[in-house]
Order: sequence, then C-alpha cells, then structure tokens
Amino acid sequence: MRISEIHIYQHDLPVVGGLYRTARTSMTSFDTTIIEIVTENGMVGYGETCPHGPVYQPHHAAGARAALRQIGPHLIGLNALWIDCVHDAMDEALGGHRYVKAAVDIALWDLAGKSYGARACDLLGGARQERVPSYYAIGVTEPEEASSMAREKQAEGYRRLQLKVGGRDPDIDIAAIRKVHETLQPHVKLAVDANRGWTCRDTLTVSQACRDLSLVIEQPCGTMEEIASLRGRISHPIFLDESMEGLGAVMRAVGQRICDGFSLKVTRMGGLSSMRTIRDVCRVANLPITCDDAWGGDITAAACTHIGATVVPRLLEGVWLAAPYIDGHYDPENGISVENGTIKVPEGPGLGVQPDVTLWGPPVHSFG
Ligand code: 0XW
Ligand code: MG
Repeated sequence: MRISEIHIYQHDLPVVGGLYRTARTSMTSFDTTIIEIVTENGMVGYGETCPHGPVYQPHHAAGARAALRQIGPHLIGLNALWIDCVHDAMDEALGGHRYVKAAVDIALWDLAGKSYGARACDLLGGARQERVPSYYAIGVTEPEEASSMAREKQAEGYRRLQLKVGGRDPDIDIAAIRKVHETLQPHVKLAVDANRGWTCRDTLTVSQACRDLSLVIEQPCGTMEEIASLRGRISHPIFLDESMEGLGAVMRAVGQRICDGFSLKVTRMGGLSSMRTIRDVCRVANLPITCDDAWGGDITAAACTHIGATVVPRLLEGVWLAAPYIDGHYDPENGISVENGTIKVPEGPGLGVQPDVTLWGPPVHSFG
C-alpha cells in the first residue's frame, strides 16, 4: 500500500470560553496542523499535531508545517503499513521533531486500521474497555471560581479533576486547592498541575500546607533534578508530564523511581507506536498514566482515546481531550466527545473518524 500523496492543512481552534490559562501560558486559540496521507489504492489516513502555543514545550505550530515540508517528499512511494520503516525514513530526512513525526505515525495507524478492517486500539493490543474515563482540567483561576468549576464538572460526571496552579503567589494556589478539595465527591480524584511553575520551595510549602489532602502533584518543577530533590520530602505522589520528552526520559524516570505516574502526550511521545511501548514499560513498572495531548481536534482526540482504551484499566488515570474547549468537530457524525465523564471508543476502522476536510480550507502544502 504505497503512499502516493500527502496534504498538510493548517487550522485554528479558538478556545470556547475565551481563555485557557496555565502557569506559563494564556491561550485564546490554538494553531493545529493536520496531515492527510493518501495511498495508491485510494485509502486516506489522518494525523494531527497541535502544540500548546510556542512556549509550553519546544514545539512550534509553524515549525511543524516546516518540518513536514522537509519530511513529506521522502515518504512518497513508501509502504504505509511498514510504520517503523516510515519512521526510519523520517529520521533520515530530519532529526528530532518527535511531535511532528507523531502526526505521520497517527495517520499510518489510521491507514493500517482501514487496510486491515480493524480499529487502531485493536491493532495496538485490543480495547480493554469500550468507554474510557476522562478528566477535566480547570485552568489557573481564583479559588471561588475553581471551586465552582469543580462542582460543575463533577455534576457532569467527571471522576478526576486537574487543577492548574502556579505562576502566582503559592498562598493563592493553596487556597484554590483547599477550596476544590472541599467539593470532591467520594472516589473523585484530584491532580494539582503546576506545569513547571513552582520552585522546590513552592512545592514543599504547598505540599506541607495540603498534607491532610489526598491529591497528586503533577510536574511541579521543570527539571528531573528538582523532582529528584523532592522525593521523600513531600507526602504527595508526583506525576511527570512536560519533562517526559520521549521513551528515553520515561525509562530514566522509571529506573530512578523518580515519580509515581505520568501524564503522557501522544505527540510529545512520538505517536501511537511510541505510546504503545511506553504503555508497556509503565505496566511493568506498575505506574499509572494518562493518555493526553497538548491540544487538538477529533484526530488527536481519537488517537488519545484509542491508546487509552488499551491501557490496563487499573493503570489508566484518564484520557484528556481538548473537545470541551472546542466548538464543533472535524467529523460531524462521529466527533469524539466526553459524556458523563467518559469517552466512547470509536467503532470505525483506524481512528474511526472521517473529517470534513473542507473545514480546513485548501492544503498549505501537498506532495506526490
Ligand atoms: C491538561 N493538558 C493535558 C492539556 C494542556 O495542554 C495542558 C496539559 C497538562 O496536563 O499539562
Ligand atoms: Mg500536565
């Protein structure tokens, strides 16, 4: 099944509600890149990569499209089903850019599913559940507003909340954490995500002030050295997110038992192929994970949901989608959304979504 054409689209995803704030970013819209891979027998696969703005990680929307311009011509004529061989060709065409090559990887798994008549999750080991738990991320906001959002989202059925903190006086973070924790219904989990916005001192202060509360602290500081220095000095489990820039970083973190779980982004990890490996490493290490991405529409949402469905349920902390912050879907019939705090695994072959490509305007680049 040879690749005959590749088309690259740019699309803007305005934030419903106007603003999504973390410790280091305030975003009103996200710039996503979609890749459409067409094979000689007319099959079409879709992938997507949508950085969380230009500073959240060393990822850049326009850079993604430039990287795909570099990679694209080298993929024409390759067998789309030989996914690892396509990764070899990408690595020979361009170094690094894991978050970009991930979009190609996702499109190839979409094509493989369509070719074999199977869902991506079933090619990745099989769906362990047909609905996966999601979680809701409450942006950095005032304690009262955070508390109100927490009540609202639990009423919608979410069984895990992530509260964004950092980028302000830690005392306000402590107040917001305590206010949100007061609202938690039985069995609802809370993660507090500083997105690298705290110092070690901040982390120690907040953890001590909240030592009576059950919660996970996610990526409090930026470096592995800072995280390592916190181990044994705080009483809360630590999940790592941004500092996990791929399989190597995860293996080091697992080997050093530097954390108690991971918030993994499919494109940062390199796509579904890498996520499958990391999933298995974390299972052996008995570490829970989330299956997320920085942002993105139905294509990214489907990829996160498919790999999330293959995680052993007791180790699946949740699947995060940007869908609640996006108006509309790429696929008007089978768009991926959260219902009662859970996400239905798509039924169709591959990713199980059929985007309306007219939404994105004409391709910005085409090859083949
Ligand atoms: C909540 N997320 C998965 C989406 C945003 O990009 C931030 C991210 C996180 O957990 O840091
Ligand atoms: Mg995070």
